[in-house]
Amino acid sequence: MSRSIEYNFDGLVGPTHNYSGLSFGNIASQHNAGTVANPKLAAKQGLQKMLTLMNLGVPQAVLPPQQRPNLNLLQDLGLTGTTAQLLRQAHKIDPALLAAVYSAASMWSANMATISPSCNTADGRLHFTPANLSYNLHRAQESQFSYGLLKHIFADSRHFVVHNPLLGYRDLSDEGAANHNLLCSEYGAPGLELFVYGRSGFDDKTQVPLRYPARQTRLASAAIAQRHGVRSHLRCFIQQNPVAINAGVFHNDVVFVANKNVMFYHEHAFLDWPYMQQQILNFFGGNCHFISVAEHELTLADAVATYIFNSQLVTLPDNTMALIVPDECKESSAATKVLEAVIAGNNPIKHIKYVQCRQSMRNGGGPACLRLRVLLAPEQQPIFKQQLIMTAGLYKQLDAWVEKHYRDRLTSDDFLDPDLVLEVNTALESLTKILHLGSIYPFQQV
Ligand code: SUG
Repeated sequence: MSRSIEYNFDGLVGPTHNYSGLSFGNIASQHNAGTVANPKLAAKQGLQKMLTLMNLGVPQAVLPPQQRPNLNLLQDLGLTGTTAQLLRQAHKIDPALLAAVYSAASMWSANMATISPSCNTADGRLHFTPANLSYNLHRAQESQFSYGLLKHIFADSRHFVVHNPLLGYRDLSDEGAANHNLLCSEYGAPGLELFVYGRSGFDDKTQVPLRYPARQTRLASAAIAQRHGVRSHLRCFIQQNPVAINAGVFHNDVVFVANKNVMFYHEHAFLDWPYMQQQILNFFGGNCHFISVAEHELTLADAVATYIFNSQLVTLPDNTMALIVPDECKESSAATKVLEAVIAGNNPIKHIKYVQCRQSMRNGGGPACLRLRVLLAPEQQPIFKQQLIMTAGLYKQLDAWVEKHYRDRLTSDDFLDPDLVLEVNTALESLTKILHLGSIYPFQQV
């Protein structure tokens, strides 16, 4: 292994995937609230996407889901008793609390952490900050387990640093890599880290009125760049356009994707983009590709409906790039036209691959939300937990595991059933064996 490569770590969809409408400002989540979910199909769609990437020759790995329902959280909130009693009390306090502890949202691993590659940092190590996700309870409960899991997977402290999540506080609200991009000429060459925020933190009076929440603050992004030791000329910060947030762009990766020196985005993604564009041009000495889509070609509303920019932009073994696009784009003539123009254009993107992740999409999570990118230098590649690397054999095992343990129908009516909890724990117990992860889950530690 002689060069840096980028792994996509996809979050395996957990057995309690459901539609509870917990994310205000995420239009799909709100729209599909209360509908019947199919966790089995959701997990299989996710696995199929991983297999597709692997078969394209793109390094692929998998992350286990978190334990749900999160009974520890209910106990932290002062509830006591048997599992059935805990669930009943939570429901009585508020059905949304019960839904939150059942949330399978850790599947969207783009929100798991922000990562700075070792070629960018002062100490030459790869730095992770697990996101505090402090805006929503159903997501904030992910951060401590994510921290432990990252430490477990990337255990060698000579190469990897896993920071604590930032304090879970309104003005330090952090949603991870969904608001962070690495721009570089080659993997392994120092690159610009583009941190994207929705509001500053502390000085909210200056903000344009927002209909929906701005989940990432500049204060959080700046703190992450600082603790990672990203060299100062490699950090830049830009604000999301409030118009985009108000159209349902709750994370910037809904309107912007980049890989190496190629950027594909909606023209209304950012405030003050011309200035930043100039900085990026200077960084690359002009050798970069801005593929900007104008509102008259594709409206922000259509960008949110199709998730065209939530595609994964990946480098293939022959050094061309492919866009891994959600199937929903086929249903929009505007999106289809945009994709045709991308392929015909003078840029490295030569392939479009459609993937089906509709179960996740109905909660506002497209292909790019489901993966965490980790750029690894040659010496780092053999020292993370290798059993998480996707192979044809692992795919088969995981698919059979899902087939055996997952329900094909789940609604909030099922949440009071303690048998569901046992079922989930049995599934997770078996998963830790397949992935050789040891006792990572709270229920395995009592
Ligand atoms: O945080 N949906 C997630 C979707 C996250 C998408 N990730 C990226 N864009 N990178 C969210 O809003 C819905 C859960 C529910 O409604 O039950 C949810 O949490």
